[in-house]
Amino acid sequence: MKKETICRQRSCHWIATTVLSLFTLFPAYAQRQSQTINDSWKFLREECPAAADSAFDDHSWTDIHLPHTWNTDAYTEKDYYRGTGWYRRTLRLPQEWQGKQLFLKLEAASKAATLYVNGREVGSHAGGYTACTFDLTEYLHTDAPNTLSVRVDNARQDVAPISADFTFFGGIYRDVWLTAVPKQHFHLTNLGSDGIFISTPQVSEEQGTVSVRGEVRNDDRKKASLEVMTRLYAPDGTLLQTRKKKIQLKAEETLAFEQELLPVSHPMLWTPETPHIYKVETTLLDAKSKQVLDHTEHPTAFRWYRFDGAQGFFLNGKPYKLRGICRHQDQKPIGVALTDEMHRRDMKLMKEMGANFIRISHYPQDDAIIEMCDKLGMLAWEEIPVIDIVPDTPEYAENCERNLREMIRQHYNHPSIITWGYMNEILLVAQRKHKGDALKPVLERTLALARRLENALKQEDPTRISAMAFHGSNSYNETGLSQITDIVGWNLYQGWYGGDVTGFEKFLAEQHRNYPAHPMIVSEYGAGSDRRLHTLAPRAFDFSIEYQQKYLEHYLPVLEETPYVCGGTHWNFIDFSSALRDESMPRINNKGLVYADRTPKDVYYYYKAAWRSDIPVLHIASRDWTRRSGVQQEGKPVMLPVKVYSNCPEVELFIDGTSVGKKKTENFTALFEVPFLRKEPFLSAHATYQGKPVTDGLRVGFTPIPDRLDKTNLNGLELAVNVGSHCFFTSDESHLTWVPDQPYTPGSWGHLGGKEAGTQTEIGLTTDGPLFQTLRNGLEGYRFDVPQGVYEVELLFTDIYRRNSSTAYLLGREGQQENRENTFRITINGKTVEDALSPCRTSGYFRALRKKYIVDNDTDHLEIKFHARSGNSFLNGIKIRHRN
Ligand code: GCB
Ligand code: CA
Repeated sequence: MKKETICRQRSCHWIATTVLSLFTLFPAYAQRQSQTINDSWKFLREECPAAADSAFDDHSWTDIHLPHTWNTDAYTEKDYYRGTGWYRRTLRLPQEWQGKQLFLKLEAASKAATLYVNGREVGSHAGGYTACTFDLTEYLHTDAPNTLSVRVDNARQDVAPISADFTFFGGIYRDVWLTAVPKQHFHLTNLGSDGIFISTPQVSEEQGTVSVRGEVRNDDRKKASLEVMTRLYAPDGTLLQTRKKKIQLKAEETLAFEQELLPVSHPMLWTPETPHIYKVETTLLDAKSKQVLDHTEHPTAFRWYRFDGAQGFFLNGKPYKLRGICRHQDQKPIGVALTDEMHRRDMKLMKEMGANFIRISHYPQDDAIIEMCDKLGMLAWEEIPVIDIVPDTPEYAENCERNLREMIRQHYNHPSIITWGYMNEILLVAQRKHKGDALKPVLERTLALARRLENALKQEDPTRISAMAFHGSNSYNETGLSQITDIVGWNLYQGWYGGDVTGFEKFLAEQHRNYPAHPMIVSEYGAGSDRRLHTLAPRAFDFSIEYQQKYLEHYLPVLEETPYVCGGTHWNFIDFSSALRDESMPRINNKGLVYADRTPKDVYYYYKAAWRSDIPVLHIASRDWTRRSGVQQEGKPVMLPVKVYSNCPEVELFIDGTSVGKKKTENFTALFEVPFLRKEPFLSAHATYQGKPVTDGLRVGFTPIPDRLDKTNLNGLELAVNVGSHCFFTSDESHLTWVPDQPYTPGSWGHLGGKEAGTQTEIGLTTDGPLFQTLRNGLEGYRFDVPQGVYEVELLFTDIYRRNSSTAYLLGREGQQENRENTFRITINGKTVEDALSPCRTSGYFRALRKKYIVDNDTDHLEIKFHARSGNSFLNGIKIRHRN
């Protein structure tokens, strides 16, 4: 009993201090009070209906703060948790809030949330990327603690997205706000928006007009005489004009208002280079006492634009290329629970790179992102996540339409936004899953939904244009989908998922020929890259850093130089979470220009060199390749390419102070063949930008691998070969580089026979996946010409030849499929070391297996031979080490 009293007293004290600090935060005139309630939540990752009850005991739950996601498992598990999670919190309100209207805003809870206050259900929201606001006035009390319970569900099949190449992180992963306002206030439960909508009906260089519309709500039981006052401020803060309007509200009435401001002459136009933001202040006053009741501030700006099928995009009447990127919102290892400053950091990085356009893909993102678009000058396309296929699920279309309206209302006031989008590659999975007649109903409902969303979009916002993104298939034209929106976006991957990079410009040319009036954007293009993989001969899908560069160096000039293409948005700004993906970095789509931790990849500087002309860019593109290696012939230097990205006309490169030569930059690159000999050479680049010298420099590591092995070079050497691959692979864990494979030549080392093969499937039981994903199939052997001595020979295997998926894991299934699996005898210098090795039986399909053998060699070579007993022999990697 006594203990309880003490606690109560403490909490009284706590309330007193919070109330105090809360009030000092707000200037006297601002009657609207908002604060986050992100702290001190309890969380449980399972279904628990009893948790809605205010008396429920949650002391055993996990303590968390928001933003929060329960899906950090998506970085390790394909089958990440999709289900229900519960959040609970106690909420104490200051006495002074008695009599106010109280609102709770969830900026995002994925995919759907139901809110309970003090045991009563308040309402629900379906949609994981838009905000919703609940009026809690009826539910909360100021004289005792309140309980909030939120049930969140990321398994819902009626809420978009239901299929896509990214993780559907669950949780309350953006801010939660509590707002108190007087009984008369701007309407706060307008689809998560704050109920004020600003537009610029007319803009030219000579003058611009601003129009404000909104709704005022009277929650009082008596009528109210009010005044709406709108003020417009110039970018430098000067008050330009004040407009007032009297309104009368009945008891419990919501009333719309509209105010046209006087034209602003010669407005400062908003462009990415000069993002001039005007401010609109809307204040609600008591008509008599002039007491301020509510107050909001919004950005606005003067700009106009159009898309043209023949000539591309125009901003403020001038041709303007959209230089863009697409952006996902997660960050390994924290998922989507990013703080605002993390979002802002991304925007700064994109701006720094020279981008002027962002496709906010594939869903509405944090307000911090949109705010930065306005401030930094980034034109924006924002969209809802209707992706891959339209399901035949009741409520799905309904939810999509509401999410679209929410997005538009919530971000309507941001001048950076020029395009609303609502479908991405909507026929991709539809066409894979359904063929012939079975496809017809799917197409019908897709078209019906597209028309419905297009109508809703134009109803909500006739001032902006609509867009969809398609994959590279003509079916979007044939079905009529491409005729529904104002512009079309093409997601093109020629030279990645198939074909050759030149297929890119061919596709664009063909589309333009057939639909010359239709404005288009390349809404995606990209190639994967893995910092551990490097090559002198890049190929599609090898995930080397070099292929991504090569691919983008082809695409970007096409985008820049094709006048009818409005612009492009590179896929993707970041290496993002896609739990279902395998490839070189399972769970990650690695097409980013920056790594998950936002360290720029070298190719980021290619864009920067191409897009920034206002500052010098000189970047030795070897930050991604700092542990270099190469096969060395008799002490001669190893020639390796070093690329420099620059916007300077000419670059000179040095290694350890010796010039390698001067090169004119072409397509913002200068490529040098550089002699590597010393262990840690220093590379430096010199150029001139507008008459002033510019330099860049870095030290890289270099480990030569001898072509001929003898007593002088064997000591301490680990000769590791990435068998079956043209790529260097450097392990993140050991830092050892496995060099590309080569055929055996007398006096040297290499494979005997066989053919290159590989897989994109994830490899289990290793973190060095790519090393095991490539192999030589049907090889006879591997040979190293080496002096006598004791050696360690290590063989790496992974059987990728699974016949059917039911044999995913063969351990414990001995004797069932003898004739169908790959079993081989292995000899080293004629001695059998494995009589019948079956990698799949030993380790399982798609799982790594490593075997070491000690060989006392009294000949002039090590020869490892493979004799297939059933199926084929193969080898994924090999390493030899001289023991003494
Ligand atoms: C696409 C999709 C995007 C994927 C991307 C890829 O076309 O629109 O969601 O992540 O391709 O990397 O495959
Ligand atoms: Ca390999």
